[in-house]
Amino acid sequence: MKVTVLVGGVGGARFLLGLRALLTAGTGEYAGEHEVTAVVNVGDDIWLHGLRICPDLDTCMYTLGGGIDTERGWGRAGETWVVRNELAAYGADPSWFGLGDRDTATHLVRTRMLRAGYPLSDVTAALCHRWQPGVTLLPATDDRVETHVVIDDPETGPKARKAVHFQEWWIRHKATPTPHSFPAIGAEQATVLPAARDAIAAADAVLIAPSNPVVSIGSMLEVPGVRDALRDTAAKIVGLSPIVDGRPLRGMADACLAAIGVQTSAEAVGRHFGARAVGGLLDGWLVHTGDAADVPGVEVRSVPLLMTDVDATVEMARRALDLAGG
Ligand code: FO1
Repeated sequence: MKVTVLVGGVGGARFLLGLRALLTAGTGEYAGEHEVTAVVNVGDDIWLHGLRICPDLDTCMYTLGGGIDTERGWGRAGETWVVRNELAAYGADPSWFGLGDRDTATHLVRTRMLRAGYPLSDVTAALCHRWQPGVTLLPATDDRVETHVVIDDPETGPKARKAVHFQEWWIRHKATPTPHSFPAIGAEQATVLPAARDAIAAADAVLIAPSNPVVSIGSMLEVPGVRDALRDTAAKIVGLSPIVDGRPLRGMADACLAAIGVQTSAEAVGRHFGARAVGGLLDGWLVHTGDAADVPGVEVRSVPLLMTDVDATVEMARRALDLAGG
């Protein structure tokens, strides 16, 4: 079976661990050969200190490759911060970004390959050769599409607004300045990665991972061609709510949802994504046990959605594929 998943960072990567475990167990109703392709958000990507950093691709690669710091959910296990501290000692801004020494090797290899003319998708394949994630990781696009955030200027307050890179809002400002919008910088000139488009078209099931619905899933939908691929695929599309009992499981999705006028609830996010029959994304929507959701035109099921360990995530993946008719 071919399964294609749209994922962002930490939550999406954890979900992929469960999906991979389910489809490589070789037992039960999913015995046999399967192919999992993750279409990964590139909106978090940023140029810093002359290096191209791809947080969601790296989070998926490290998580599936066994190199992730499980406490933080991002960056490398056993990380050290000498380069970061030396940069700060030079006053080399920005100092708010957690640039790890081991992580820096990834950015150096990626930047060198990009400078040599390789597209991001080739770079990602090369990096994954080391990590063997067991899932094909594809950037949603090879083009630069960055999520920026329009906020009230922290210096002047509501009188003036300015746009900052998502990472600055998320890390330096801890997502506290009220976001007004999340422009996808570069989207007009971008196009979906053909291999990602084809993976959506050829899938037997398409899953929307429990990632931030605005700055991970939403950012991918801004890439020309992604929505069309989802509209046209013969596969069922099933999403898993990243909101449980009215709260985001991790990160600050509530601040993002408020900015686009969507309530922080499983039902509201399901309705925001919408039913395919009326031009939306979903055929099915999984919400956490105890959360009710009425999403017109979408089959909703309540299942445990807490990724407390791989076994729990395997069950989530199983329920998602069941709903997708896997
Ligand atoms: N998140 C933070 O909250 N603080 C950091 O200093 C930080 C550094 C960082 C470095 C590499 C990387 O791949 C991810 C990093 N993240 C950090 C997470 C990053 O901001 C992600 O974009 C978010 O977690 C959303 O997925």
